[in-house]
Amino acid sequence: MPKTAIVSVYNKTGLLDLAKGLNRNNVRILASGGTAKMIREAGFPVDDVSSITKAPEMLGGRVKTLHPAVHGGILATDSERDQKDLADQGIEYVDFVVCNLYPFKETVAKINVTIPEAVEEIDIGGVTLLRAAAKNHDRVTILSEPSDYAAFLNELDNGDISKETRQKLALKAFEQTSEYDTAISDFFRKQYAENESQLTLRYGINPHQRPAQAFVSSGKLPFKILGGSPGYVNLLDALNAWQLVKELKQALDLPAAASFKHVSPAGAAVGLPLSAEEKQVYHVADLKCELTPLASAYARARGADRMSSFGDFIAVSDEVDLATASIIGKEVSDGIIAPGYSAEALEILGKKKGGKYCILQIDEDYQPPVLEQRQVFGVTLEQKRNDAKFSKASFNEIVSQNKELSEQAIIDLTVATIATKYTQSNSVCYAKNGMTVGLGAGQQSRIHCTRLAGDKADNWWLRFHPKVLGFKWAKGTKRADKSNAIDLYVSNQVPTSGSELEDFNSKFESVPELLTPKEREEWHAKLTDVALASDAFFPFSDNVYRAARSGVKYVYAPLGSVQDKQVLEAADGQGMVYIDNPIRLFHH
Ligand code: 93A
Repeated sequence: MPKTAIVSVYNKTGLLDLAKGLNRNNVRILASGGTAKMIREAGFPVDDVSSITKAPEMLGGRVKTLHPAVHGGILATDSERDQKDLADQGIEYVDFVVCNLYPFKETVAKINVTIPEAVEEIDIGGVTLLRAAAKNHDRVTILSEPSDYAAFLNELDNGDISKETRQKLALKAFEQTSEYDTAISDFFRKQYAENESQLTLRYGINPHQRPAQAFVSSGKLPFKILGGSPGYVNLLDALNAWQLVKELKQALDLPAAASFKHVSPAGAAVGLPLSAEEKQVYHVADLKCELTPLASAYARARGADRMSSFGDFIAVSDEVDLATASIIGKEVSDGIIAPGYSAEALEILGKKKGGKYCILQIDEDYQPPVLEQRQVFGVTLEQKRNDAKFSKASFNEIVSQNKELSEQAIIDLTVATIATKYTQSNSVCYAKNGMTVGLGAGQQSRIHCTRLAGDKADNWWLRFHPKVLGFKWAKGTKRADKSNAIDLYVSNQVPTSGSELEDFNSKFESVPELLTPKEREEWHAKLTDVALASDAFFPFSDNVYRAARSGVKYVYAPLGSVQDKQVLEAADGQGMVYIDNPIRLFHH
């Protein structure tokens, strides 16, 4: 029996060579209007699709190939049932389908395209041809790209189309219909669900990266915008920071806050009450209202590393109250994500940045899909989300001789662990008093993380030194300038001469004397009971020794290094409590 091909192509590249090849192989060609015309005019034999449908193309081309005579012929199998149906209806087998679609993507890429213009470019019959032929690839060959014609004809010239070719071509057709539908839903999401399931962003990570958008492919975005307009990096920060505070609250049943910069926390904390000294060090002593637990959590998160938190994106686990908003009101910050806002809080935040402060309200009940995807250089990477959960019960695999864990240590280990889960790897986090006090993020070497985080913890601790607490500031010195001056002072980088020194001195009413090495050492010795989490194992014992120098007593880190024995011996030598975290926590 001679074979039959249905040909219906928008892109007519290579069509005549194909028609010639099909003709050479005695294949009957049935084609839709424009396709048939071109083949006919070139002098090759061709029949109109309407010769089998007995129905003319109609609705200006909206219905061309949509007919049981076409799709029965494509979808029929060799089964008795199907053969009977075909015979009853006088339908013949279709063996090859050649189809490519209306250029929807190209049309909607045009500036000022209208919805009616876009609608006309939605191919229905072509998609149906592709899907039907791809579905029945056990018998039917689907050609969806002109670049495949030559190889197809070569196989046909040599006999028949192999199963493997039919499979590969079917996959290609499925990918094309999927991509086509993605383009259509992308277009209509922007038209009909802007700010609901789709958000147009000013730009991507950098201003030259345009266009940019955020969207969910089903349902609604899990947040509402109450102020400002979030940028791409804001959303990376917000959506990571929100997960961090949500998990921290779940684990410890305490309000939690995080202060993010560049997709890593600068600080994260739970709402333990603050001492008078802590209030001073975290710049909240001048607050007019009482600190609520949530405000305490943010005061700690922001106070952990004030230098890094400058211009932060904030997440808090609970409705933002007046006290929390009052702290934020005084700081330089880019935006916040929270499950809700009191009216007074919203009023304060709404005035920040000339009314452009980014305020997001997260849907607390939102559950993301289990699988997540991202693309790098055109390649899609897919994985199950990191849904590892931590709670007070997570710290039971104690592998050191010292096995004593205080209630406070458990809180601090939880804070450190959940913070590392949302910190760019490698990461090591030191925590104390329910807050991160040193975070080393994004270092390729683990000891560099441990050192960086340890140095930050040392600086944090030196900010409590009586000499620092006794600073006499010049009138009018701004909060950020105070933080910068304190950072220079505690990190022992006070300039020694010139305008830089003059600038430093100008911040003070009376310029403070520098800390002597002995004072530093003595103060340092008082930093104890620090908790540490590492997102992966310590490869060498140098990490343990460095951590110990910053008062680390509790370590939660995966085992698995060839040097585990030496690492644990070092930890035992320092009297540390070392707990195995069976879960690696890389984050990128
Ligand atoms: O408007 S349609 O969705 N209705 C149809 O029944 C139909 N069948 C094929 N468009 C349809 N096609 C498309 O027509 C094909 O996907 C192809 O892109 C185009 C070829 O039309 P012509 O042969 O008239 O140039």
